[in-house]
Amino acid sequence: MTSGAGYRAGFTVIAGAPNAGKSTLLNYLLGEKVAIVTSKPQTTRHRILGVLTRSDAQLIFWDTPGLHDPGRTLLNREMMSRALAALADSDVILWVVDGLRRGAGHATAVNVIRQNKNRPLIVAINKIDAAPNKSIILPLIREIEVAVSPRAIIPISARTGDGVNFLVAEIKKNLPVGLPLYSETALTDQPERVIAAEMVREAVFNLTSCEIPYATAVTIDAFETGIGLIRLSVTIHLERESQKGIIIGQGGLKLKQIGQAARLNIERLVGEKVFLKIFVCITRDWTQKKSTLLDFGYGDK
Ligand SMILES: Nc1nc2c(ncn2[C@@H]2O[C@H](COP(=O)(O)OP(=O)(O)OP(=O)(O)O)[C@@H](O)[C@H]2O)c(=O)[nH]1
Ligand SMILES: [Mg+2]
Repeated sequence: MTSGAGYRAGFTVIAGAPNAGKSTLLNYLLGEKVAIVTSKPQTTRHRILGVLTRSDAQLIFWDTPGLHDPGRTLLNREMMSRALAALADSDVILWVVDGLRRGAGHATAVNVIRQNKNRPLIVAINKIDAAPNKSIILPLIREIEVAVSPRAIIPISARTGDGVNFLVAEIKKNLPVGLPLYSETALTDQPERVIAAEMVREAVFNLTSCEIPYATAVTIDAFETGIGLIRLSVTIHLERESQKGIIIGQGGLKLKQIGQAARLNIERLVGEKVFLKIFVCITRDWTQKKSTLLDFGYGDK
């Protein structure tokens, strides 16, 4: 049953500095990989919806791009505006903080959270599985209490799930009373083919370094379902000719590794064999152009 007196339903934005573990948390909450995760900051570029339906509440999450100083890149400014818009649209703000280090973006995150004081705020101190001892997060907890006075601060591990039940219970308490907003079976707004293309981007993030991940976009050319086989064709867009050789690698080795890593993850996602074809093309300075950002799904019309 998903309704009745006292049923709660509403939107929670998962916000925080890049690399804090927001997408890892969304995936853990849903029990499915709907958002890609890498060890590099600024992995998430969209806002991604995830729905968790329980017998007494429906928790609707927005995973968002990491809060950071966007500088001059149009793509980064677009990413920040996605995150800020999701904050403004939510009933509850869940601020995910890396419990191990205050990396780039922490100060921006504090400022943004302070500017959104009109909504219930819950803080998750993440990555406690990797903390040498639990007391190292105490100064951070004190600092956050003083800076933003949240309703609750909960240490968690998005990787192992430690503390996540407490977090869900705390979010639920702060959601408005109301009927479910999505069907009981809804999981995400991301179509399978989009998650598949994101998995190619994830492989690029994991297997390349320096500016390459940030110069990469992946678009879908074809996603065809056959009998026991999905044919997926994508294009990797890069900004400059010099980046093409790095992605392809000697004798095509790097591209082959990217394809293999992505294909395995996509097969896990779709539960079928996948035939993956990757093209590489130069779309000059795409991170700086409104028109290409729109074409690649990173801008608002
Ligand atoms: N040890 C540990 N690592 C974690 C945990 N949660 C996330 N990570 C790692 O932290 C890195 C960043 O995780 P993401 O989920 O991509 O972080 P994010 O906040 O979504 O990052 P952006 O999309 O770049 O803003 C990855 O290497 C994760 O595996 C955790 O609970 N424990
Ligand atoms: Mg992310």
